Amino acid sequence: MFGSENKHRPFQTDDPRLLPIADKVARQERLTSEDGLALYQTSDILAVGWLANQVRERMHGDVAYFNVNRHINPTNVCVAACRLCAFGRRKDVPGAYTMALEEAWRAATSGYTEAVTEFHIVGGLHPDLPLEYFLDLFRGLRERFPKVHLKAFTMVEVAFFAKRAKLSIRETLLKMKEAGVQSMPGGGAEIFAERVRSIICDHKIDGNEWLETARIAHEVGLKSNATMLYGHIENDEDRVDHLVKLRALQDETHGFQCFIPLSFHPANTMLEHLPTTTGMQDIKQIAVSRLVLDNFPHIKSYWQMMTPKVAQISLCFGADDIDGTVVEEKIYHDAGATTPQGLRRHDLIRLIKEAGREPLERDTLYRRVTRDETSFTVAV
Ligand code: V47
Repeated sequence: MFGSENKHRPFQTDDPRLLPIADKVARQERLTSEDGLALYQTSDILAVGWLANQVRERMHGDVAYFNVNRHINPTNVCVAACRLCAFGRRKDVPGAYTMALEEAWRAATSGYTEAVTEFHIVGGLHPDLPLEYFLDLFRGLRERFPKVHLKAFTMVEVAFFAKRAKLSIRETLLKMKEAGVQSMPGGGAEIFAERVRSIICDHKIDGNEWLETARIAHEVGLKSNATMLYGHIENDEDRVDHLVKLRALQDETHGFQCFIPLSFHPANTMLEHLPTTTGMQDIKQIAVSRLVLDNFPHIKSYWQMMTPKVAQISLCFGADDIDGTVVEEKIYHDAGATTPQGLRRHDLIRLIKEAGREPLERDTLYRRVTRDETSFTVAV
């Protein structure tokens, strides 16, 4: 056993490659790509988790964030036909749907009665829906729910609908902002490495275009999240490359709020033959993300993907956020997820408290929310 002292408990590992990394973490020094690889390659999950927890507690103490949100997926019609996806459909096949605007606005009110603070709006790349449909959708939501934050459109949707509307990325983002969009989710990043991307999502924008769109979003004042889809055909190098590229952009823009590793769900996709991720992979992914992404304020362990049990444990392995009530999740449930489609606020609080953490309800911009039965207030 090798060890070094710390004020809580000693750091211990039986993998000598982790010792220089532990020293860097103690000195708050940036980790290199080689360090990232060593973290992925070690089987000493407790040591990696211990290090990630140091960083997590340094940044957030015992606080663990959650929110009360609702997902709205206006359409599942998509021209991309990504091998990774079980949600998208061609427009005239059974199961394809596109909500009329009234229907989407109605969906926003259905489900739990707890006042939601965020609508998370993403969907397919519909070949016929114009950008104006989505702008009307956002305007209508803004008008009907002026207090609810609109987090909408992945970088992939922005690029697709911009091209269709013959607008630049910047013009499109500005139009979205004018229509009421306040921030953007992190989807569509998948894995930036072209070798992998060309297999799992060959019709999507490439990794550089995703990063460039995020850069412009941050420049026009929209905060965003970032994701990484792991557990399919990528390797350790691809994952490190993805994290390091995100970290470099964050150094420039400071526009990312949180990073969300998404575990691949193979059921009903063209990659159905692949196994699902294991608990070790999921927990390690959270921990490595916390350690490499030193300039990301938050690491989210999205309970829908991780399962509530793994999300809860990951609060001690680097994560400080478990996402929200969600209410009606479609993307992973089409891909075989067996988690509930939504959780209640009190369920999230229980998960966090039983992990020994302090629940803090946040809005999308990580401001504290206080509420009574039917309404909420955001601390600004
Ligand atoms: O981009 C699609 C992933 C993402 C599958 O920003 C799949 O707060 C696993 O980005 N198995 C969309 N994953 C979801 C997303 C997200 C979710 C929660 C919170 C936030 C946020 C963002 O879902 C897609 C893709 O990477 N995905 N199909 C699948 N079969």
